[in-house]
Amino acid sequence: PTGTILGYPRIGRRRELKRAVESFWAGRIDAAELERTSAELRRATRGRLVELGLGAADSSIPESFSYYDQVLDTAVAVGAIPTRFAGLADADGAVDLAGYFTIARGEGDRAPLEMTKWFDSNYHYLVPEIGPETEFRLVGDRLVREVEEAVADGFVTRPVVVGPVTFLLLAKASDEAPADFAPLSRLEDLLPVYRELLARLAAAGAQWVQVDEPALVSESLGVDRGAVLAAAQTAYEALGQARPLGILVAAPYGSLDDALPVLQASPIDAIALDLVKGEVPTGAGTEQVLVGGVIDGHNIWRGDLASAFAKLEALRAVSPNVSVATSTNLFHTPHDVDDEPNLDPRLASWLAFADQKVGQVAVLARGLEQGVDAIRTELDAATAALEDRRSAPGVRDGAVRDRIAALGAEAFSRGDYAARRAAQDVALRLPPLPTTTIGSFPQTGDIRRERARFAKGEISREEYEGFLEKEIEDVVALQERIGLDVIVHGEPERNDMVQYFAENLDGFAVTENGWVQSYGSRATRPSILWGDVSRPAPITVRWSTFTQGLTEKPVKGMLTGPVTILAWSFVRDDQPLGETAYQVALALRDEIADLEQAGIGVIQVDEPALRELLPLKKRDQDAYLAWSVDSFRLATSGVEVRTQIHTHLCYSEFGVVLDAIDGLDADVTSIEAARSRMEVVPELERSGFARGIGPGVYDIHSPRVPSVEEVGELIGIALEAIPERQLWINPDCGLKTRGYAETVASLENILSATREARAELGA
Ligand code: THG
Ligand code: ZN
Repeated sequence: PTGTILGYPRIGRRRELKRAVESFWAGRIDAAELERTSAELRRATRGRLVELGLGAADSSIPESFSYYDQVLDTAVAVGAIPTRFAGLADADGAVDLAGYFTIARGEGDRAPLEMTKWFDSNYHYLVPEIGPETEFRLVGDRLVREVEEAVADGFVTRPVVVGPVTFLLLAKASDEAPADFAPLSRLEDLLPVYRELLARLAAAGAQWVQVDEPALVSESLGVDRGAVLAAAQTAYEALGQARPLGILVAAPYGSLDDALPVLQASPIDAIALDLVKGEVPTGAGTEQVLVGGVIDGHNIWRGDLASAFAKLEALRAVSPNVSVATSTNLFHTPHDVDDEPNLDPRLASWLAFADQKVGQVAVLARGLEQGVDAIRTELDAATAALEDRRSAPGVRDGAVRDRIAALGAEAFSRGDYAARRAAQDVALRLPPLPTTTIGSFPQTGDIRRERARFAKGEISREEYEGFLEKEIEDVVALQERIGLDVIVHGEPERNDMVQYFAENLDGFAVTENGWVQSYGSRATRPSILWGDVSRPAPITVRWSTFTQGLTEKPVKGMLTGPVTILAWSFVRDDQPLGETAYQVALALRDEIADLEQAGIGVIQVDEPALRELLPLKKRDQDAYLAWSVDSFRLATSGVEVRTQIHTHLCYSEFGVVLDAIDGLDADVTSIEAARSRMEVVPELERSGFARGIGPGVYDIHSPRVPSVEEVGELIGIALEAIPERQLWINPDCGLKTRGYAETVASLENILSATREARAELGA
């Protein structure tokens, strides 16, 4: 085909898949009904894609459905089921739908597969566990059945699988594996299974398969590049020999660099290049089809269609066979701009969600076939929209820009830590091993209900705010009873820690149906950061001062940091991210100044996404770390020495960003550590981290209540490496997704363990 997409959102325009899957989990529908719902969704997708201009029978429609996660799909297809779940498989090694979800979600004391971020996106995949004991064999035929399902409806679609190299590079060693085991060492054993899968797909009627190999663009997987290139060569020599159907290897999220010649020398038919993140390759010509990923699959801007087409023309210098695609799977984008009746029409005209991007691909495909004149109208319309965007009110705000231009070095620095520490000791009078929580308390059904009623206009603002105040009173009383030292208000007023700020800052828009899968059945609605950012009025001050009025103890103000606000939004693409981050930072700086003015002595600025935005290419990482750290410092450096700045980071793998964490220069940093039993603590010690640090002692991702002894042990491990005067005691992360029963029991145990530790230290 001349035009294609690398994948399409699979949750459904109204999150139909979420509803069906969660109903199945709750026992309200059976597997057959879930299968029917998912088949309807796939059917609707194929039909929609044809409507939008893809060919029904030319392999341009991807079969990219998943019930939960595409990496888990691959694991269960090739029989890579961890030993603890072996009982779920039938005699052939296959698992049914219920078993598939059990591997994803765990059951009793069988922990689920670990979840982690998919490249530089906000999507989380499940980490396969591979060891010498893993018996690879083709046991799952879901993809084959989906191809047959399409054929029965008169379609010839293109099945999509995670490639063998990426699958193994994203895997971790199983519990049974020896210490030095590398999953990639099993490549030769895995390839015959892929060969068999390709044969089955071809027999089912597929003419092409898309093999996703994003791992080939990443330099952040902790594996020697030579080994990655050798694996790619081995894999595609093997899969390409006597292949039963066309093989398209897709490399989204960056440029292939030295992996491109490896793929070009392999017996595969097509390579999909990310030409949004990467450049048009120069180098040797090829007969292989080059699929130019010129439509950004990872953002929601309509973009510059003329320059996208120019890239395709440049690509024609490298291969006579060029087609057009999105740069990535479109599951990073919401379904349809036309599904946003409340979006400002002018803003909407600058946007392209998944459906609009499919339309753009179809336009460029027509341009490739018929010449540029055939699509001049569409190119001009996109250019006009870009020009309109450039000059629209709010996109550039002189006052914001003047402020940024006037910043001097002092705006990024708080000065000597020792002086800050001394002033804070006097101001806050905290006990040794101070205790706090990360900020949110359980979001109960009541809270969600009241927010929904307020949004629908069923209750007045007064009633809603009265309800929130009552919630806060309860949460403060609870913390005082348990004995926590630094009090939070629990964030009942926030739906989402990013969307809440987006709703209260200029330069952002929020959507109604713009859901994007985050993991499994969960989704978020990323906000759209379209213009210069500023703060029209204080945001959190009202809630923090109300809370401080309820207690003698210090109350911690709670903000989301600039990097995380960017990472979890769709961000304007017309200026460097760093510039946008500075604007967000200045808005937060104003909020922090107002909090301080109102008597709030402790302020936390969360940056859980600091690691997530780290570029995949080493050459880009230093620049990123510089602006991300500086934007945090710009937000937080306006305060007096006596004001204590906290930050919180999660999603582990701190090693890579440890220097950056130090660079944030927060007075206190809380991090996720309980699940890994304080694994990061020795790293912190080695790095010489000298300020307050709270490695989490309670894994909030599980409903389990840790015992006093367990928490005591974790505190003991921490105290071996971290000086007493630096150590804080806190959970791993916010308590938003937990229930009250386990939250209260866990916090009580944390306080008991802390009191015991304090007594021992005092003795
Ligand atoms: N906010 C945003 N992005 C995030 C997180 C967040 N990305 C990373 C991480 N946290 C993802 N974790 C979750 C956890 C829960 C949910 C989504 C992402 C979730 N969503 C509800 C659902 O799908 O039913 C919908 C929430 C809503 O109604 O707004 O439960 O915290 N921006
Ligand atoms: Zn966290």
